[in-house]
Amino acid sequence: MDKKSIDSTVNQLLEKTAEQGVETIWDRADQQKARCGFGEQGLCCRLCYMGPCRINPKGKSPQKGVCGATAEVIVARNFARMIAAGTAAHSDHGREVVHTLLLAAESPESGYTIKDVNKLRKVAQTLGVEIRDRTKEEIAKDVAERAMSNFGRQEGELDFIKRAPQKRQALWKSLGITPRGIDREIVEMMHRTNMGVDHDYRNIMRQASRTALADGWGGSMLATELQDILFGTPSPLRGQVNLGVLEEKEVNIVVHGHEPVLSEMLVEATQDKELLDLAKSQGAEGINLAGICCTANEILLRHGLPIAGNVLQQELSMSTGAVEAMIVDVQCIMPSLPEVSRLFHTELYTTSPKGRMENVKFFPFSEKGALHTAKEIVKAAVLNYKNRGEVNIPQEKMDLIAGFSHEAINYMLGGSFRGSYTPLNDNIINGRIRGVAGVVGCCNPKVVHDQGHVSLVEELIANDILVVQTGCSAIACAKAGFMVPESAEKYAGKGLAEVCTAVGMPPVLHSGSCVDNSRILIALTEMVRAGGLGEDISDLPVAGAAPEWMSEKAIAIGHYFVSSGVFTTFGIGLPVTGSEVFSSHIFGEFEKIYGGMWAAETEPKKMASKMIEHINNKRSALGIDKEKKRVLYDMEMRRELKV
Ligand code: NFS
Ligand code: SF4
Repeated sequence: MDKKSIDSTVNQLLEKTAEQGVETIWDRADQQKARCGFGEQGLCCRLCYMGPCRINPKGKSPQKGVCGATAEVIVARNFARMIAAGTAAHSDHGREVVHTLLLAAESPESGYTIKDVNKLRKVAQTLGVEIRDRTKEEIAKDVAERAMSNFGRQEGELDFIKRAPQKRQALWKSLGITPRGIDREIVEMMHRTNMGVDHDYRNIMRQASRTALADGWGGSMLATELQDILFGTPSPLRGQVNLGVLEEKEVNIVVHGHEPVLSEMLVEATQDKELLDLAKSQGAEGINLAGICCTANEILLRHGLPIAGNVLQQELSMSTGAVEAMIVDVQCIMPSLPEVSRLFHTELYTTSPKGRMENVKFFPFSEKGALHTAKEIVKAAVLNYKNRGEVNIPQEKMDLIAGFSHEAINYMLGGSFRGSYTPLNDNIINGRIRGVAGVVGCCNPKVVHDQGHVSLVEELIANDILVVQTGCSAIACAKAGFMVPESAEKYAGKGLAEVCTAVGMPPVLHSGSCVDNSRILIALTEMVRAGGLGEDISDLPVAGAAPEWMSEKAIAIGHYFVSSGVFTTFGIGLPVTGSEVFSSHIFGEFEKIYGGMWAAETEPKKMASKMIEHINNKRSALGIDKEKKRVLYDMEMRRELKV
């Protein structure tokens, strides 16, 4: 069998699942080998039932859809709808968090409290909520209400837009794409891509930008900021990652999904004395809570709890035979899980009314009786321990440091008294750090698991580029050992290694889950503010990448980075190549409009080269490339040059 992953736990377990007759995502990916070329290039339209239309703009016919839609219109509408869907997912998560903050403010019996009062005050200021001598609950209530108004607002602009650099805000305004309300932009995007409405691909993409910005500077940012208020702003802490974190002699509970509103309560429940005693009475030495996907990132960042794996490892975690319960909420949860769980003793539980599965026990997890429900779930898991059969936990696990919120980066680099981004900028200006890259996103069985992330990041740090990560990409690189301070000496270029060693940080920073990409937007804005690197995000020597993307959410993220001025390159391919006109718009023309653009590159090394080239260009535009380029010729070299 070809290696499906560079992570040996995956290859080991896949050998087992083949013997056990367990079907995994890789088996099904193999069955789909011959994919539809129209769909892959974005040329399949299902927007009305005169279709579906599959067109071939380069062939004889059909070159247009039945309604007359051209390739660029079909591709643009499909792409824009992906952005709307991704924005909806992040933002609906944000909405749950806003609800929870309101609950924490109004009903102490909910079990939710306000952990970070400093952050509450900061956010209150941005939202125009009065602070003075009011209690944190009073402030939180107004913050939640104001935050909620961002979803349904019809006119004006989202509150967090004013955090962006002035020049960026002015650009958005001049293009008429400043987002008004989060829900409004998504609805308008859906309307405009309905059959027979917007037929100007540039105009469609303007609304797509507006929608994506409503995600990055709206729904996702609200999720991140309010989660920090509720559960604490992350700061660096140690953790462990990979399937080896599952414990042979403890009850293993795996939480998978996205909303920390659920996982935070599970953290509390697994520490409950009565439940721990119950576990002992069942012959287990303790209760081990581990995570998959973004929920894992959330509990790691705030509690140092272990990460079992990223999105492609969800089925495999169960196939270890060591997982008593897997608890899921929303997003990136494979519909195959019930089938896999039935082959082992694992109990699968859904908890969100938005994400249910047939014949799977549903624990209605209302934020109101949250702790009670969480305890019930943990109890069921503990009682399942005795049903374990053969256990097969891979040994591999890796240490990491996580928790680099933009506040933490501030303090890390600037010191706790003069926290600022100035030292980062100084190191970029003096050339020790060439630039900063955000490497984020999913994993995809179309390519060797984790390889895109790891090869790209390896290349970037070797070239003195500081890497900031989130999501499943962060998990991939943590497993590879990039997120311990020692990795600076081992993998980073000389300049970056020097900075990392001086500060004691790894060259690859884990900033959280996918909604936490909004932390990167703030970090970029802080870099602009600290001075010396231009006046807008598009002036900075930075780039973004999602080497193994698969989710619509990744497209929304990519597009808000592009629309915020960042050069962003995606691996695997993008479903836009069917239209040359559209491709040249987002891969070229965009840069003139937004200062940021899309790029697609399947080869991680080439992806790295493109990002480095872009960063070098930005450095020379800023006039800070001199130091690096200057070569002092000695006699020897002169002779070689034959002058
Ligand atoms: Ni992001 Fe997180 Fe992972 Fe991709 Fe899915 S878990 S929200 S979408 S697969 S990085
Ligand atoms: Fe075909 Fe046009 Fe209908 Fe799309 S909207 S399915 S291109 S007829």
